[in-house]
Amino acid sequence: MTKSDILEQIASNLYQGEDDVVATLVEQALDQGVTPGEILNGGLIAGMDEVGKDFKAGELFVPEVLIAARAMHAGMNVLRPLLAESDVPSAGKYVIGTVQGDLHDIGKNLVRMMLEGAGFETIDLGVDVKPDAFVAAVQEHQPQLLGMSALLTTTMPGMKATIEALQEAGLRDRVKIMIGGAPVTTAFAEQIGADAYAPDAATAVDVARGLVA
Ligand code: B1M
Repeated sequence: MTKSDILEQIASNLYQGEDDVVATLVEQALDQGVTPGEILNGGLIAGMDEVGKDFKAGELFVPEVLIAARAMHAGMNVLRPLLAESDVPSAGKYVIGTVQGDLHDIGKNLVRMMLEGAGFETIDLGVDVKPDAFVAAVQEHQPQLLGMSALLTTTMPGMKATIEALQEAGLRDRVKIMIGGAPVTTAFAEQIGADAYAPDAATAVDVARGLVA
């Protein structure tokens, strides 16, 4: 197979959620001398971009995206140690979590997986994340981006509290803040001083790319 054939195969098998095939193809590509960066960008990220586009267009649904994300992880498991050794730049560091009092994480995980698929290095703080824990993570990891998810109207104020805690810690200007979740809106993002709102996981990737550009 030529280099472009094998990259295309990786992207289309990722789209189909064929995790074992993706892992095997990534190994095969490496054996053929395709670089980890080429496999990441031309195979895995290219496939995940298609998934994102079709998800946004309503042609794919949450289960299909999760299955594609699993295939992306299978490919990343092969590539990760090699990428760490090579000079492939990360798209950016992204700390993400669901805010205090909120246990919903399906959407947040989808956003994280899509960001990983787009080449971001993600640090997932999980659910029920207190403002102080977001602040500590920004201090520790120095990300370019911080993402907060909320699914309950009662936990949305946790986003504002986190932004205020970052301000108090003198860290607000060091990080771009993106928020999302079913009850969240652009107006709410503006009201609490977040930098951006994303309505879905595919848009979150576009927004994240825009914020670090
Ligand atoms: Co809960 N729940 N739930 N729940 N739950 C909702 C959210 C609710 C709308 C159901 C309803 O009443 N119709 C309602 C909220 C009402 C409100 O506040 N307006 C509700 C409630 C009330 C509750 C409890 C209080 C119920 C109770 O105990 N009485 C309780 C609260 C627990 C807590 O958090 N403290 C509760 C519990 C649960 C379960 C544990 C059973 C379970 C969560 C399991 C889990 O996440 N691991 C659950 C579920 C599954 C839901 C529904 C059914 C589905 C949520 C979901 O996963 N959607 C939900 C009803 C519904 O939405 N139809 C509901 C799929 C997911 C892919 O979408 O999360 O919106 P979503 O994410 C999208 C976008 O929003 C966006 O991208 C994602 C992908 O496109 N997005 C971001 C999300 N985060 C983002 C971050 C970004 C950018 C985009 O940047 C950082």
